[in-house]
Amino acid sequence: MKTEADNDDDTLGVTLSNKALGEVPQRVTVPAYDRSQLSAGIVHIGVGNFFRAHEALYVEKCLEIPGQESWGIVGVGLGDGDDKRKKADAIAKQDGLYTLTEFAPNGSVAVRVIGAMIDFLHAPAAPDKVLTRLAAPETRIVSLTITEGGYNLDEATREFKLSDPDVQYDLTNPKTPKTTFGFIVEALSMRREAGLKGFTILSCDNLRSNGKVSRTAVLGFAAARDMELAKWIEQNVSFPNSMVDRIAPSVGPAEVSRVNGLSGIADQTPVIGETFSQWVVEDDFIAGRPSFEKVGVELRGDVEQFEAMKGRLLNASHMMLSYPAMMCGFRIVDQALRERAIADYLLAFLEKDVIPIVKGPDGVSLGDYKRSIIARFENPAIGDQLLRIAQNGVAKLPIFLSRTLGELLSRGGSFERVALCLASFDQYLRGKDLSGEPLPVDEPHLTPGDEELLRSDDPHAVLRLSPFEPLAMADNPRFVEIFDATKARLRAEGPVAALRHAASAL
Ligand code: CS2
Repeated sequence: MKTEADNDDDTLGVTLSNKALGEVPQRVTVPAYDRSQLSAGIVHIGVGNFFRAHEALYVEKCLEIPGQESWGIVGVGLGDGDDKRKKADAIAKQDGLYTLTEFAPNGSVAVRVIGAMIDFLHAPAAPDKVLTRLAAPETRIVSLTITEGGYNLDEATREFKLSDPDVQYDLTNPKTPKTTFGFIVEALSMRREAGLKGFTILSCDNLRSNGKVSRTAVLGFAAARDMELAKWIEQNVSFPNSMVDRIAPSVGPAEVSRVNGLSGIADQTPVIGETFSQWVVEDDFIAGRPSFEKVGVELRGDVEQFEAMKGRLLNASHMMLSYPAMMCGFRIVDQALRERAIADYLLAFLEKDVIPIVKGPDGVSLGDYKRSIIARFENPAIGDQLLRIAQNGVAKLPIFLSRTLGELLSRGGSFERVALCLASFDQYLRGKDLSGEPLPVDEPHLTPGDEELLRSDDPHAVLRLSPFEPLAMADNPRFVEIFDATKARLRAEGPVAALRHAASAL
C-alpha cells in the first residue's frame, strides 16, 4: 500500500456501488466474496464510525470464509434530523459499501472496501421495516453501539429510567417506537407471538458489564409492558458481555478528502481506524454466531476484567487527557502528548492513581498495557481529535473515572490529577478554553437541573452534576480544597503549570 507521501493525485475517484467494485484502484482491498449471496443474520443499531471500523471489519473477515454467508449485517439508524437523513441516502447510494482506511504508527496506510453491511434502515422513516427485520427468522444477533449514555440507566439506582419521555412514548406506541429498547422489545414480542426463538443482544459500547447493562435495560422496558414477555425474554435472549477497542477518529470534510485522495475512491461515508483492534466477547450466543474465533475475536469468560482494564486505563486516560490538553490549546491527541507536562501527568495518573488499584485479566501486564496505550495515543498518522473524546463527558466521565475516584476518595489518595481533569471539564462546559477560544460543547445527557447548576455561581457546580452525585465529591472537604486550588492555579499560572503540579503530586 502506498504511503501518504505518494498521495499526489485522484481526489475525485470512483463512486462506490456494487457495479463499480471492479473499477476501484488495485491498491484497495475489495470484498473477496459474492455480496449477492449474503443474508442478514445480524442487525446492528447505531451505525457510527466505531462500529464500521470495528465489528463490521471482523464480520467482513468472517464473510470471506466459505459457509458464513448468512452473517451479513443490516444497519439501523435511530437518529432523526437532516444530517441523519443525508447519511441514510449516502449509504443507500453506495449500496452500503464504504472504505476503511487504517493508519499505522509508521505512516503506512491500508484501504479496504467493507461489504458486510447489505442494507441500512433509517428508523424514523420506516419503523415498521425495522421491526419486521428484527422479527425476521434469519435475525440471530442484534448488536448495539448506542453510546455510553444510550442505555438509560439511573446513575444511582442502576435501574432503567421509565420516566424518560421517549420511553414513555414507546410504551404507549409500541408499533412506532423511537428508542432502541422500544424496537427490541416489540420485535421480541412479535417473535414470541410468531413462535420464533429470540436472539443475542450484543452490546459493543464501552461500559462495564455491557451485557448486564443491556439486560437490565431490555428487561426493565419489557417488564413495564408485560411481565410474561419479560420472562420469555429472560429465557430466549442472551446478553454476552464484550470489550471493544479501536480508535476511530471523527471524519469531517478534511478527513474525507484526505482518505479519498489515498484510496482514489469518492466515498461519501469513509471511516478511519488505527491498526490496533481488539474484541473480547463472552461466548454466549443463544442463536449462533459467525466464526469469530477464526478472525481474531477473543472468546473468553473473563471479559469483565478486560472491560475494567480498558475503561479504567484507556478510556479514562482519554478523558484525563482531553480537557486539560484543550485548555493548553491542543486539538489533536498525538500533538498534545508531545507536550512533556501532559505526557508526565498522564503517566502519573496511570501509574499512581489507577494501576495500583485495578485488577487486570490473568496473564496481562498492566505495565505493558499502559505502554501500548501511550504508543497508540502517540500515533501521528491517525489525527484523533480531542473534541471527539471530550464530547458526551457527562455520560463518559462517571463510567470511566467513578471507580478510581471513589477509591481515591475512600482511601484518601492523591486528588490532584482527577481534580485537574474536572476543573478543565468545568471550563470546557462553559464553551471556551482559557484563552477564550470557542469549544463546541455536545453534552446531550446534562439534565435541566445540571444546566441550572452550571448557570449558578456555585464554584463547585461541576462536582454536583447529577452523574457525579453518588460520589458526593462536594461533601469531601479535602477534595474541595484541592479542586479549588487547582482551579485557581489553572487561572493564575496556566494549564502547563497546573499539569506539572498535578504530575508531581504523590
Ligand atoms: C474514547 C473512545 O470517546 C471516547 O470515550 O475514549 O472512543 C476510544 O477511542 C475507544 O473506546 C477506543 O477503543
